[in-house]
Amino acid sequence: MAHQKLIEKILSAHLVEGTCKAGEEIKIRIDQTLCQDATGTMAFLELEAMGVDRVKTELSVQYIDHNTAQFGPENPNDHLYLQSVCAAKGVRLSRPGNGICHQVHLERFGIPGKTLLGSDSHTTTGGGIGMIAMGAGGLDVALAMAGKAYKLVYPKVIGIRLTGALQPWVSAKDIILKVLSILGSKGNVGTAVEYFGDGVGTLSVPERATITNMGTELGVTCSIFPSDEMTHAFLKAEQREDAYTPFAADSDAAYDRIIDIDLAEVVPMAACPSNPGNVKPISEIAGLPVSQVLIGSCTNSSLKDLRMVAEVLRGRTVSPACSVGIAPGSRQVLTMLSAEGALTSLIDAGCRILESACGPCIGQGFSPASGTISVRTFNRNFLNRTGTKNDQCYLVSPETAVATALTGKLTDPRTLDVKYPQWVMPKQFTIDDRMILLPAPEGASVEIIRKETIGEPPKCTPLPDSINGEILLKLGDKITTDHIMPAGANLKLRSNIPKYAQVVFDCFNEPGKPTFAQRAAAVRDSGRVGVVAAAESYGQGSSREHAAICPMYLGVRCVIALGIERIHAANLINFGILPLSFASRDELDKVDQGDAIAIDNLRAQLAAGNAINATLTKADGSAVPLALTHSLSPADRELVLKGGILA
Ligand code: MIC
Ligand code: SF4
Repeated sequence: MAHQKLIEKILSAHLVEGTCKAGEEIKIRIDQTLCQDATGTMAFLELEAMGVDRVKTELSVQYIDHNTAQFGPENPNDHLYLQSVCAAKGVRLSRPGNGICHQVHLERFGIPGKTLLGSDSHTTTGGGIGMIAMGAGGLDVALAMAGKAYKLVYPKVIGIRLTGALQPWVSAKDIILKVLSILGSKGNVGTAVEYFGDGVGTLSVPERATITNMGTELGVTCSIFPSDEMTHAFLKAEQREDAYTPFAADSDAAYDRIIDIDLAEVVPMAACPSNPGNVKPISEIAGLPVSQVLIGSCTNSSLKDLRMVAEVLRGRTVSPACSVGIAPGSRQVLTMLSAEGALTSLIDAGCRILESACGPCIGQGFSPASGTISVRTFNRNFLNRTGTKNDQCYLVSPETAVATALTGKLTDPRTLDVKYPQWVMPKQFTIDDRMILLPAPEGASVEIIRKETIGEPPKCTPLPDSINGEILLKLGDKITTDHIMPAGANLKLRSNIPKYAQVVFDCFNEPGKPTFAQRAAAVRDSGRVGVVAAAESYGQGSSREHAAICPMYLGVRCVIALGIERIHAANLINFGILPLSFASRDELDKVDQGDAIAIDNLRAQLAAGNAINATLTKADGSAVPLALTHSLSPADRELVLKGGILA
């Protein structure tokens, strides 16, 4: 069939149910899954709860990369559990220190044309090697491992035509920041992005992966690059040439929208505090004093990125104004930097070398000093994510980061008096998979190690037919999963729901007043339902299903917003929380924290159409009608009413 987009080709080849038409619900076969430890522990507890003996995918990999700080036994207890459960269930395990899941998966396992589902929102990175790669909650990934088809809304596709080539000191990060400046970080639910045009051929696979990685910050379902000679060269250098198949859209593919980007015109950019969509050219903000520069994360820690940084720093010293940290994306990258002497340049220049892991990106150390600016090559700068309250975090390319590290001020790298290092991808990467453990053979007996810090996934009860609830919190636009369920110092509580639930919406708690968790539990214990109200783009950011599980544990059973992001909406349904919308902003304006809310005959209203009538009772006792809507499919309706999948 001609006129086909690349996404269409791969999705239709994996179609299990439905029609490939934008807006329609479809189910697809998942070839590969990945999990990381902060979401994987719950995903495997769920897989065990489903009674699955052995995973049914072509390949499933568990990575240990998020929770590696190991303050106390919680993290290593999770690691032991994961290592044993993966051995038993047929899943490979990438050991701590082997690298960040997305970087390692790209290097060692990504295959063009395949589907990948991961319990981490940046699983979209795999689009750089021509996969349909998507993030999902742990439960959805557990279902995929159990061999179940994955449900999604067939997306509208935006085509981004890249022409020309980047100028020196401008790199892939600037391209995706440019795209973010056009499409923004909200309002892109139900959309996917496909890159095409002659500029694509100038970008190597890791550069493409930087771009698809931050497709997540756009809020799109996935982003994809074609599989071409660059893909071939990358796979060959990874000694995986067999995995190569060329894939591209038909030249006459019809996109829902086309955006043209001339790479030669892209300039160094930054996402300013505190949202990845708040993008400005560096030239407009250059000169700001910076106290910290961090280079790494699944966005920008490939060999190309770090070798460039090492070249620029060779024989130089980082500014006394800045502390500079480097976290290599994988053991492969670190080994090669070390063998080439680039690591020595970094150490000589005064960089602080971190483990190959997520580290500071998820608030595991390296918080900046209060009131100072941190410049990072990461993908998220949500408020307080660095671990410092009211932080000011700028997201930039490695080029801008290294220039800033030298001057101590936010610096446009084009103004450095240094020659831009040339990059030629090595013909051969260093291959060493000894830190990827293979599972035990089928039928072998493996003891699953479950220490005391590992709890059970909580079950949920059916929703009552008449909701008698209270608005526990009224929020604005772009509430992220970091607002709902903070990570950082709390990340080690991921396997202990009752404890982790105590910090739900912690950033909105005020000293001396009852916390959200205390208020929610009081409403729950009085037999009523907790309700959260918000504006647009609720639940952006992480795939962490804890942002549904922990509120559910506290009795929150309904979220009403002007818009809910894709992965979070699925997590809410999976854990029995009803996602509803306000019919308009005027309806949202009627709501105040503390209002009582009643929704009668829920089942009949959901079945009758999209409109839902509710009534608010204000503090003065007056009753106000509230117009709500829903967009739940019949299957989702049933699921959420019965209390989610585990019920
Ligand atoms: C993140 O970048 O926020 C994380 C930590 O990788 C999350 C997953 C998690 O919360 O465990 C993500 O992006 O999904
Ligand atoms: Fe890890 Fe940060 Fe990437 Fe999330 S965004 S996977 S925390 S490096």
